[in-house]
Amino acid sequence: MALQACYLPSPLSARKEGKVIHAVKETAFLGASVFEHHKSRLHVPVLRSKLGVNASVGVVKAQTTAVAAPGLNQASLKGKKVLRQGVVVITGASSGLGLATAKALAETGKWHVIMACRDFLKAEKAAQSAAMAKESYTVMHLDLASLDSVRQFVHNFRQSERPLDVLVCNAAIYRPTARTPTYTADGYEMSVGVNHLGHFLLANLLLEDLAKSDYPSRRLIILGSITGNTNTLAGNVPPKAGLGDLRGLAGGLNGRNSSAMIDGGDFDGAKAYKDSKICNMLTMQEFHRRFHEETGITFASLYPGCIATTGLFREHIPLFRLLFPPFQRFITKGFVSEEESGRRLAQVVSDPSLVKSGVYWSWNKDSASFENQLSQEASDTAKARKLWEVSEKLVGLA
Ligand code: NDP
Ligand code: PMR
Repeated sequence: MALQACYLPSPLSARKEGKVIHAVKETAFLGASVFEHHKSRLHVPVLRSKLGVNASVGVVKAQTTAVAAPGLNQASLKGKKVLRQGVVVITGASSGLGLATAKALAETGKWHVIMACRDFLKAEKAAQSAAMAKESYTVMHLDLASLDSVRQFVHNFRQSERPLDVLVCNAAIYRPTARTPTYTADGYEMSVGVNHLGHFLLANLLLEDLAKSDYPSRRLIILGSITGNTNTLAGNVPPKAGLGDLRGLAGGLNGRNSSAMIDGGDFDGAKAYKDSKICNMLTMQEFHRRFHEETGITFASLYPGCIATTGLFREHIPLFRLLFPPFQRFITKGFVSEEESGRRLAQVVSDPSLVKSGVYWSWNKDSASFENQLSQEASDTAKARKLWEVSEKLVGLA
């Protein structure tokens, strides 16, 4: 069984003795070869406060104010240039796209995957049935429906003393048949609470860990979707996504003294999911505007294709689950297998050619990636800023 979270000694503890244990041969990355060297620290100090990251992660003690600057960490091993294994955290890696991506990355031998999942046993079984080598992954508990759990995850991750090179905010829930809202531990409508607010806190807290990494390309990836973009046919299938003036979110999204919907309207489970995807895409762009230049981190979002077979549709009616895959495969031709979608997301994690920041990636029929156009609302900078400020308050960062 893979290492259980946090409190067990990390396989990387060997680095304390200065040993390189995860080095893999690599010819070139971003045009330059690099070498595993965890101990090295680059020397441009970036103030945590400047990063906008509130140091408090609950139980986590404050760390040094200096974090590493982006750059290459080069050395050679008997004349050969090698790149250390990258460490990628993938939320919701226990099924669907997250699992397929974890598998695709693990199989390269170049990545260690932290599967950040709410159901430890399910994730462990999923990794085993996907035939992932046990040393290629670590399951760590993360329930995005609880901000305490997010903070605890960050604490546990830091305890493991692994570097963080890429964070993938992938987990999501979709509640199309729900007639009434359900709420996170902190009292926020569940779809937006998990898909957006939980990830918003996680990404903000882990930003400094990404900034510290000496890996040649550090990335923060947040899943978007076509159905959150009203400049597409799929995005015009009712109920359409729309955040309005964010009055419901600003009011606390709690269904008591405010609406459970971001725009302040009546609850609609399908719309809540689509709204959360607009939030994901706006958040990626706001991260890019605030932090790309300063940290060199690549911020990206994507539409991986319609993966009609995943657990995302588990709450839909049985007829939908029966007809949706053939509808997408034969009518819209937007269908993509879990395996193919995993390869796509793995590309966004690791492909040196997808290093551009602030991009929403999509793929054409031949599975070639391209920079896609977001809808007007999903690229509205004023709305992104407002969403950021309201979200900061709701997750306790401001
Ligand atoms: P799945 O339902 O297969 O995977 C979602 C994952 O999120 C599961 O691992 C699930 O855990 C996890 N999850 C749900 N709630 C929480 C929580 N509270 N805390 C932690 N993890 C949680 O769906 P997909 O693979 O299809 O979706 C993955 C991403 O892809 C989502 O962001 C989705 O919006 C996006 N996407 C999907 C498309 C599709 O066609 N399927 C299209 C476009 C985008 P558990 O296994 O325990 O339930
Ligand atoms: Mg959609 C034209 C192409 C297309 C594509 C690529 C999707 C993707 N869908 C398309 C068209 C249509 N859908 C059309 C014409 C209809 C009306 C019949 C339609 C219906 C539909 C439903 C009821 N589609 C859906 C649903 C859902 O419940 C799914 C959803 O909205 O989940 C939020 C969905 C989806 N269609 C997609 C994709 C990718 C989804 C789901 C996943 C997501 O956005 O994350």
